[in-house]
Amino acid sequence: MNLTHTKIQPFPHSPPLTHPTFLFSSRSLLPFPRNLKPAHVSPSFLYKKHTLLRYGCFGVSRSRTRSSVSEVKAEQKQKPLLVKRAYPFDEIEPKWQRYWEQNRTFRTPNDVDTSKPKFYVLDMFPYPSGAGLHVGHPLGYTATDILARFKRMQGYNVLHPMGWDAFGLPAEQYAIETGTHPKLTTLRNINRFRSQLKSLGFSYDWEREISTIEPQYYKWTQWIFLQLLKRGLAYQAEVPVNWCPALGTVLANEEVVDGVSERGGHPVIRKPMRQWMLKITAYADRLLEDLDELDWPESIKEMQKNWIGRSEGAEVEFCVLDSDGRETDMKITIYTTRPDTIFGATYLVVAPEYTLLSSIVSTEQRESVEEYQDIASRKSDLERTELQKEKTGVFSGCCAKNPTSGEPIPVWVADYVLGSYGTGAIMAVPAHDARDHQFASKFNIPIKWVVTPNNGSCFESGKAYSGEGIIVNSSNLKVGLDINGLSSKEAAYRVIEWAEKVGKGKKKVNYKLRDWLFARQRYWGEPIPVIFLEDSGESLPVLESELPLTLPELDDFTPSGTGEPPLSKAVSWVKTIDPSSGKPATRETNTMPQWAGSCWYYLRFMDPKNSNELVDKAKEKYWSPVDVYVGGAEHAVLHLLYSRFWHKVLYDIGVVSTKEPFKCVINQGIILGEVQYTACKDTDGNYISADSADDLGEYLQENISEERVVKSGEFFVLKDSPNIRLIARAHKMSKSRGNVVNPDDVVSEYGADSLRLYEMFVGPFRDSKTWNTSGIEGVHRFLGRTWRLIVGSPLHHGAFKDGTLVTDEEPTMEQLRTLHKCIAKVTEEIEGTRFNTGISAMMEFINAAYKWDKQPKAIIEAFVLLLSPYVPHMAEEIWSRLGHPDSIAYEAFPKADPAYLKESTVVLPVQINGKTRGTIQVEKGCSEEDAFTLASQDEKLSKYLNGKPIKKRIFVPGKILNVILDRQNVKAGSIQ
Ligand code: ANZ
Repeated sequence: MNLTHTKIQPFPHSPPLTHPTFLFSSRSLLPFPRNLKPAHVSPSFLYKKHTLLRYGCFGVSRSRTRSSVSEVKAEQKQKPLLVKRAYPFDEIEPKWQRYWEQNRTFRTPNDVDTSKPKFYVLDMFPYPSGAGLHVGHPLGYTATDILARFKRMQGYNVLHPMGWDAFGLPAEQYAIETGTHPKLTTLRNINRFRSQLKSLGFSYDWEREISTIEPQYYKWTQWIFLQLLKRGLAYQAEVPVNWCPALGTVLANEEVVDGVSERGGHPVIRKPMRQWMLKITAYADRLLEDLDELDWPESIKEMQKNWIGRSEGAEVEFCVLDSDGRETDMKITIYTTRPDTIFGATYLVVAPEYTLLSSIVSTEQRESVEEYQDIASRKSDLERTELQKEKTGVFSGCCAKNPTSGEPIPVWVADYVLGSYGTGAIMAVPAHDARDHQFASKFNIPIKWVVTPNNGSCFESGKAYSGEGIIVNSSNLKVGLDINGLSSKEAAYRVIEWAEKVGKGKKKVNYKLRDWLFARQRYWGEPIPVIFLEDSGESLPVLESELPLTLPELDDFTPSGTGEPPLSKAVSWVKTIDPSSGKPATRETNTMPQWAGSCWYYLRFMDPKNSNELVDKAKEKYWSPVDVYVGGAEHAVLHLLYSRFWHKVLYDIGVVSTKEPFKCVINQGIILGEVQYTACKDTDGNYISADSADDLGEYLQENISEERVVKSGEFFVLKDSPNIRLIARAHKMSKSRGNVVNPDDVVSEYGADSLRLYEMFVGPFRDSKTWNTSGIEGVHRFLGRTWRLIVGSPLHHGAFKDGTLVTDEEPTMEQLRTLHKCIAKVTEEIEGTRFNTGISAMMEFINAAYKWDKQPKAIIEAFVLLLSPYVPHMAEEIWSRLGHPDSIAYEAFPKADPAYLKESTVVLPVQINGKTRGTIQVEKGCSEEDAFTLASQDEKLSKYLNGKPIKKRIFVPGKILNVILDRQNVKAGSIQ
């Protein structure tokens, strides 16, 4: 999936914050800090830092600044790499990666034993960009890998595949700039991604790898298109599209930001063009209803609901009047969700692109209307409908009759009404709709109140009241409608009933969801399998037997600029013959959008080599649905909605057996760059506390290294001047900011296991978190401790002895309790995808184990099994050193024995003569005698008890021990 599509808007402003501020910027790279002057970093400081870095002095933080990256590189060339290893990860990791490959350890056989339960865990497959892997990728991939490994060990058949979403604009743009064929670039990038992923030890079944650019894959993407065409779900239409002249292509709405292309920032205009559309709207209700049964984040479900945007309302006809105020044959049908407010409609608005507009506009107003239409065509829908934007519009020169009040009302043209929604025309009710209110106030149109708030409060002047309430001013007996005194709900119902009776309207459900624009004027995409007869222009599907329709080789990928796609340059490919009539024909030269290949890839993984069917029925039935699907929240709507739509079509035609493709979706949080600290300075060079002024833009800024920073309460301050508060921010990683952490560097310095563990430990899986170098050093040290505990310290020349330090002794009760507590916690936390707290439990175990004299094999073996999903290389190595010839991957995951989980001791309060004097720790089943003996030996209690005659003991097992002293004898005794 193209993560470069990520669209997270920067925060509108960046005030100094107490906690690190998370600043995101997807494309527009923000100067850092945005409102501040250039930072100062001392070169000598940098030199010192990187010297430390190269010599592996862990514990020193390395926040890289823009200038530091180049310095590091220069230094790398001069100095030998001397990283101190906490354990020999650099030998272990390649060794076990080779082992897994040679032994096909993670291969999921084609014919699995289907009597066993299955677990299909999937990552949103990546778009193999030229930049290679980013530390954000392994976050999700490590989580799915832990789940895959955990479930394998629990006896499930696991499907854990990986592939490439490989068509897309960046490779094509690169081809245009450099003349390198997109296929070459893409394959090179895929090879890099694959080797990076392999270096992280993910347990993918690489024999199932698929790529959307392979003809054997896109054959089935094309086949699905033909099924959609057969069912009338793919059609052609002239639609206004986002046309980017500079890129020479049509862009999807999400690729246009503030009127310019997301990629390159080129101007975008609206232009009507022939396009292929997919009728996703036919599935709107099902896409909405079936959301309920999904175990998805509520936020995604909500976003899908809003995107589908189902609303219930009515269509009502308003009759157009001629210049003398007489009714004509022309009608303007409006869509409203508030029929109860119809008496308050004091004007109508039609969209600038409203089809009937040219026939209603008056001669005097024609020129200004056309001018207005032209300006509106250059605005995006978002710009037009923003509530805050000042409303614009022109009078059409004609009036229409409000069918309920009978009054003539003006018809305006305004771009806050969209041609693509409802009927493209609205009845404007300025008293009860905010936008209409702004518009009417600006153009002096009457405002008529027809709904009073239920609580009897008055209207706020200068503002619309958009809530429901009791209807007023809404009666016209001439037309037989009186809704005064009714609630909004009842009134809406009555208006619809009335409109249906008099033939002026009907109930109507509308969706925000639009049909899916399914064509791009690009080369690097799946060819659309359609031909056009040259004589009639009729479009015909390519025969299924002719699939795949392969993409022809081209040397020139530049867009024609006219909208003719680059494929039109492949003349001999374009010219063809219709096999059934023998007539000359031309091929469709538009290609499919990038979303196409990612819509169904999860099905192909179940049966990747099948040349007869998209997926074998039995295999699909066994593996469907995907049990856990992990990816970025940026795919909440488009990808997840498009694939649900295709899945439902495939369900309807019997290709798949489930209504939904993904049972559980999880979004991993974003990893931001390391926190950067900035101090403000006045012109004399004195530090100024960040809370001392509202506008810090006045001051000079200096980057402060982490070593000079300390946390004070909720704030970060200078270590040597704690009264100077600093600005702390974390930014999205970006090349230009120089805060990108490359996983390859981390792997070579600390090993893949440390990277995996850190990615899981850095914070809750679903939350945004900041990268922190000392954090990775911390987990690396933990792995070093674990290694030394089990294998031992290195010999003087850095090598390690064979075998381990474990003993064959029987574990003690305490050791068993510690282990089973850890098993229970790790299991529970993996199941709940709370990987970070699972790691904490393992750290606690290691701390406890360091206190033991001996490490019994039974205990250590179980612990290594627990560790293995997280750090598989180290676990495999120890497992083999423990004498096991086979991989740890299919060993049973330990089960917590409840017998060891019960707390064995209780704290017993001890009272002397009814007064609590202390507590003792006793075994749960402890007898009265034993409790009393313990109390007498207790330092504090003994002075009350020793040598004192006792009258009575009251003992409630596990609850209390009360000792009543014999006061008389105490006194007598003391006299004696
Ligand atoms: C009169 C009215 C009175 C409205 C009132 C609202 C409040 P949803 O819920 O999003 O479907 N509308 C209809 N078509 C439109 C278009 N093409 N472009 C912009 N706005 C359009 O919203 C439906 C409401 O949005 C409709 O109900 C209409 O304004 C407006 F007190 O009609 B209403």
